[in-house]
Amino acid sequence: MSLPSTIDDDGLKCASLQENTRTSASKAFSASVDDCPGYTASNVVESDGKLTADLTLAGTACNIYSTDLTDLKLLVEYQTDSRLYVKIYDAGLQVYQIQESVLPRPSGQGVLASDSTLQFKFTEDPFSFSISRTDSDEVLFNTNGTKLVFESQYVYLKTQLPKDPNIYGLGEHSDSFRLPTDNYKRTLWNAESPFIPRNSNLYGSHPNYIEHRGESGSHGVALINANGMDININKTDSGDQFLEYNILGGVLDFYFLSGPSPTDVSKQYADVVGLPAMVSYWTFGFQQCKYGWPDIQTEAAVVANYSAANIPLEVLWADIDYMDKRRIFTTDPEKYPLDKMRALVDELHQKGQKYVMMLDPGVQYSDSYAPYSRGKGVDAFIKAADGSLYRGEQWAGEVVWPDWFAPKTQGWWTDEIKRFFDPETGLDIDGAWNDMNEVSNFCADVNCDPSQDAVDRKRAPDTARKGWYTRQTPAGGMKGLPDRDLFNPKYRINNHQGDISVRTLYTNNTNADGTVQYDTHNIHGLMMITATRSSLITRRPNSRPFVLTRSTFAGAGTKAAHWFGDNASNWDDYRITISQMLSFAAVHAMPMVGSDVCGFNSDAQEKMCARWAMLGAFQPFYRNHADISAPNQEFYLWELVTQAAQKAIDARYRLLDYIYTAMHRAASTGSPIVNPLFFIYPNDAETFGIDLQWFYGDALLVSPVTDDDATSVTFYLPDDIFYDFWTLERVEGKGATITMDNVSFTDIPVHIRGGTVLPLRSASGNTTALVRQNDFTLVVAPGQDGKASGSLYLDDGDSLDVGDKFSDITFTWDGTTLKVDGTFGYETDVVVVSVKILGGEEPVTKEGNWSLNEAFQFTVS
Ligand code: MIG
Repeated sequence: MSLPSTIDDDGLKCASLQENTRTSASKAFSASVDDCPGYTASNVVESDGKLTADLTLAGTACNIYSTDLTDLKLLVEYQTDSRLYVKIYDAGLQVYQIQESVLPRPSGQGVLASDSTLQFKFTEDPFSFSISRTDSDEVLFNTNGTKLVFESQYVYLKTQLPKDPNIYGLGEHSDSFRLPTDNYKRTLWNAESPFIPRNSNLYGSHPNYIEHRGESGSHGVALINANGMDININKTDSGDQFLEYNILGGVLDFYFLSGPSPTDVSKQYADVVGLPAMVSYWTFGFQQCKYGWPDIQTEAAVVANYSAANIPLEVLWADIDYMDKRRIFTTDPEKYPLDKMRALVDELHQKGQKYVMMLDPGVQYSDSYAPYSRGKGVDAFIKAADGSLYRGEQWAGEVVWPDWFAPKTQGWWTDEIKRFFDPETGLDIDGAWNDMNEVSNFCADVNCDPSQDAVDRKRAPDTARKGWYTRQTPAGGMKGLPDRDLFNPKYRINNHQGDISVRTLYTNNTNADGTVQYDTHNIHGLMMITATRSSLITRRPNSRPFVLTRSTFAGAGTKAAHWFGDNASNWDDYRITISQMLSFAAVHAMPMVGSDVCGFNSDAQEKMCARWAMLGAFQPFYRNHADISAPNQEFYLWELVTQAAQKAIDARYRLLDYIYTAMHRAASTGSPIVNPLFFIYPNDAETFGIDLQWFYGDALLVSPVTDDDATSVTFYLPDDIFYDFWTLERVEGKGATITMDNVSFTDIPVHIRGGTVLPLRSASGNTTALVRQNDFTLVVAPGQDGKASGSLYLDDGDSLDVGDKFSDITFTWDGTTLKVDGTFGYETDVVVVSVKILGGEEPVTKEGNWSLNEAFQFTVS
């Protein structure tokens, strides 16, 4: 056994940290894991659709970063014809496994191996396995040649990959959509991440990826593991490509998804982690927020200014400014008095507008603060290892945090939400915003004294870590192995904050069910939004709840929308919104996403903000937001931005039902609300690396100007027919780039893909409620074969359960006849007033008065 000499010695932590930095990459680890013995498979039992085996440590433990486990189990299930499940876990069932209550996973339908599109093959000694396609034998994942390492605080698995693979996902990150494959490290550890640093762990963790291999298809690999990890994508010295997992614990829970189309993989992944939650129609409206609006009068003025500027404002947001001493469930009596806030919310509602308020997880530690005493009374807060309340520092000073595992926390949280957001006596919000839920703790490290720190906002003097290592863990129950170093595991993930307990909950904190934050850190945000969503449903049982979250984990799309956190007002962060949006929407089953439009930190410039106003209008979640230290950046503050926003919002609102239909598809099938180009053109290798263009829905190609301050853009047009969205002019794509010059700051290139039918409202409106009253125009955009199709989903826009009161309408154009068919359960007075058929010299427009309550068709001669 050879231990790196530095890691036993506290004084040499920095040396071992450096060893793990990106530049020296994985060479240091590979050398060491090579000394490990691996496992031997025995007792292999194969039955229909299932395989189990025992895995036994094959030699002397290497104990490279902790203690090798001697007895493991292997479980393989052919769950569906396109999903193969492989699980490697400890025979003693002590190692932490993500609670089913947090992330329910699908059970298999038990298909026969012979009916599966994927095959599991393995070698007994040393144990390794591969996943291949049944029809072609193509190998998709292969651990052959390396040995599995399964220790108490380190799990290692490595797969071979084809050279320069097209890999997407492994979020949350701010890197290119197609991930680098050379010396690239993805660290997953949810963290406060101001300025969304590149090549770093950010607010959320999604250890799944899609690999696309052009004509031989796409497949997915979803690891469901919440522990901190580094995933390295790299090449060996001899040029062999690989991907390796270096994980701080937990079990290996792998879902292999066979595609074969990229969209199939998205759908199969949504089947694993859950379909995204359907959102209300209004959530697609334009939203304005700002950290640092000084008082409620300012908020009211913002609403009035939008109205005066003729820019539709759908949702006004309230950041922590409204709180009394930054405490949740309170209002500032001077600056945001309750009666004035109530009056504003009423006024907004009367005008069909909405109000969303911040709800942070930190609860002020003070007996005179009622939400705290009530929570303490029901034991709702996280405990330190010694059983006392765990305290840290947040906006409200010294705080405690909800223990979402404690049996009474949900009840307490719902009760506080119902009390404070009571429509009769409190604030009748339309949605809640969960921030800081990674969790973010202002305490710098494990030596923090939160009460002192909160007073002087300085680092407290060093104190002993009394009793923090003595937690008792019951045997079995998958709650985590005992006797681990919960603060300083010897394998150091590349957390940009430093040690794993820095600026977050200490990783030795206990949860009510006996698990520890070391294992559950990455799911805290998911649990908070699960609780908040449930509380909002109790409050308004018939409406779809709207929760916006900063922190996410696999499955978070089932609960909430997500914004990309504290970006900056610069062109780089404008561009990276596209990659971030595509990763979340197409790979991580989170459709309702967007950035802080015009950027959060620093000073937004007029031209950039004009471009961003248009960019954001073609992304799902559309909210302008800025930091307290940044100047105001509401759209109406500049002439150019006003015009850009008016134009973009007008188009967005006419397209609202089109994107709402795409959202409904996402929520009912898992197909992405926005599409990377290769999802639509999977055989066109030119599209695989594109992340400055995207399809809004699956019919509209958006190709914004992306260079700093530029007025021209060079973008890719696949070999297909397109129509300029603004002029309806036909453009033939040649599978090549084209350059558009003189793209003004109030323009954004958008093309309709030939072969589609777009349902558009014939006019926009000041609110989405007004948009919904307008009639439809259909735009028929024939493809190369002269045909086109599309669809329109309609419901009341807000009910949690619409029952059979929905319409799912299909449009098919065969070159001469338009057929409108489907189900018609949503009764509406809104009609189709015109149909525009593109493709000829001039568009042919047919006017009419076609009801959307029944099928119809007509022929154009
Ligand atoms: O430490 O609530 O990302 O959107 O405006 C900053 C204040 C805390 C971080 C969020 C940002 C929000 C801000 N919050």
